[in-house]
Amino acid sequence: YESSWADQWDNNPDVVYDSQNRKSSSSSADKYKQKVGEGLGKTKAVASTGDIPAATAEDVELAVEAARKAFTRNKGRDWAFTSGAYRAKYLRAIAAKITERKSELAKLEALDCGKPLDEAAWDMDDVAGCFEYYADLAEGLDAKQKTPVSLPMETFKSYVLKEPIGVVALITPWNYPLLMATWKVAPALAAGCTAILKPSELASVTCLELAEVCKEVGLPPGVLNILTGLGPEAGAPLASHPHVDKIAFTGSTATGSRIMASASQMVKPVSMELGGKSPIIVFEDVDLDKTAEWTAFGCFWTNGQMCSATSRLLVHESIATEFVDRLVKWCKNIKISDPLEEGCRLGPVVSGGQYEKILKFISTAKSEGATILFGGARPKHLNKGFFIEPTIITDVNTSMQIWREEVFGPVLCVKTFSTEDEAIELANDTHYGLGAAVISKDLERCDRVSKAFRAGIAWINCSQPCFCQAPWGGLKSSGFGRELGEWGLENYLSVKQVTQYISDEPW
Ligand code: TXE
Repeated sequence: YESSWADQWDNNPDVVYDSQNRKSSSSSADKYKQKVGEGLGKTKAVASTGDIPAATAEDVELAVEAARKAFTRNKGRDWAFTSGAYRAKYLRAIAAKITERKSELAKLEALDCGKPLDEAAWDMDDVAGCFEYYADLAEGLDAKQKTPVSLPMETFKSYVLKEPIGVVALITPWNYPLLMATWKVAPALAAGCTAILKPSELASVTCLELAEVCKEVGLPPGVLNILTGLGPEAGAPLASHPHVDKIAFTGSTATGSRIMASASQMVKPVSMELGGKSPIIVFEDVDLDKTAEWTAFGCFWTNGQMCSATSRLLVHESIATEFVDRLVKWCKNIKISDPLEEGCRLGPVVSGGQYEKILKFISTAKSEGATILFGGARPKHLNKGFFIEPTIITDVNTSMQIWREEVFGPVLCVKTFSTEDEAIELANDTHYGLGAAVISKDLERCDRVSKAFRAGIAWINCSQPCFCQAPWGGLKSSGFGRELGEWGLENYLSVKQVTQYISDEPW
């Protein structure tokens, strides 16, 4: 796999992490070198930052077998038949450990994927919060067992059981490595499923740490199995394994569609959280400074590598020039640096491949006639590394690649509109449908526009806030199924009807 961003960074510390000595080190993030797991796979290409195991189909077999055993063949200690309250204890213990190790994990996350340290620290809070939240929902499940169904015949009675769906494969990306894993692991375990997590090969380290945390809290063996490795070698055999009962995937639309094709052969349920090209509509009545901040945040947060990034700005023509000036001012002031440096707001993108891909998008936009109003390259004060300035592109038309395709980098493209109808039409003119934002002081208008958006998430007077209580997911090529909230738990539950004949009379 590609070497991490840190390889390219001048001040790259010789980070060495030794999982065996983790406890004796005050900050394991300073010493990054992951030991290859015993008996696990073969080690692939080595980045200067260390090695992680690259699992093969053989490892997938072992992991699925372990998960199956823990699910229902565990000599009466089957995870599937534990109470929600029992499972909640483990989820709360995991949350507590994550909180205890927050700064160390945040540092590892920043080193691994390049996101600013502050953002990584917020992610860790969200990770702990998500485990806590699903602990509550696991407890709530106990009261929901045997929900009666009213039938039109008195000779029968019927009730519904909510049961864990089985062994689940969780395949996750690199932009929020531990948080995206948590969005799947926490509800899956809360529901009583056992799981195999396959994090992205570009950022697996904090997920390996999650394995350590689970060991520390005594999670029964086989309940959560974490396999690092490449997509085709580890992800594909996992997704097509006949003993996996469900696949939950977050990543690119192309890989999602490949996984769906193999799942369809076995009629296996999948949930898909894929790419996006989300719009943000800015009307003429807004506070320009505050809106510039939301717009910048909505596109440049996590170095622009968010599936929900509002990367298409639709601004009312009467304020366009002034608003874009404010955005440029904002971009000039942003601190771009080593993500571990204090005050960093934009770090390097995750990998050389991603860096080249983003620059290619920018050069294609230029060749198609767009104007790079700001940014478009590595900032001048950094002569090395996968850093890209926040980039603002104008003179865009709707047939251009930069308007239609997901860049997954700090690149905002801008178009003007004159009427509300035109803004809605432009916003919905995409094959994606994950998020969409509207900013205006007229709340009735915001209400109308949010209803008109063809997207799974609509933001009013903000962009990107995410709460584990509220559903998350998209329409169209952005996928289907919802994560988070109660919807996230339902992903891992199946419904069984139990109907009993209660009359003494013969049928
Ligand atoms: O994604 P992949 P990549 C988008 C973004 C980015 C592009 C490519 O535009 O530039 O995708 O990123 C595993 N069977 N998003 O290549 O391939 C892989 O190992 C089973 C949007 O990293 O989708 C990783 O664990 N699994 C996205 C996961 O799939 C396979 C976040 C995601 O990798 C597999 C990330 C296979 N055949 C990228 N091939 C979002 N929606 O947030 C790969 N994988």
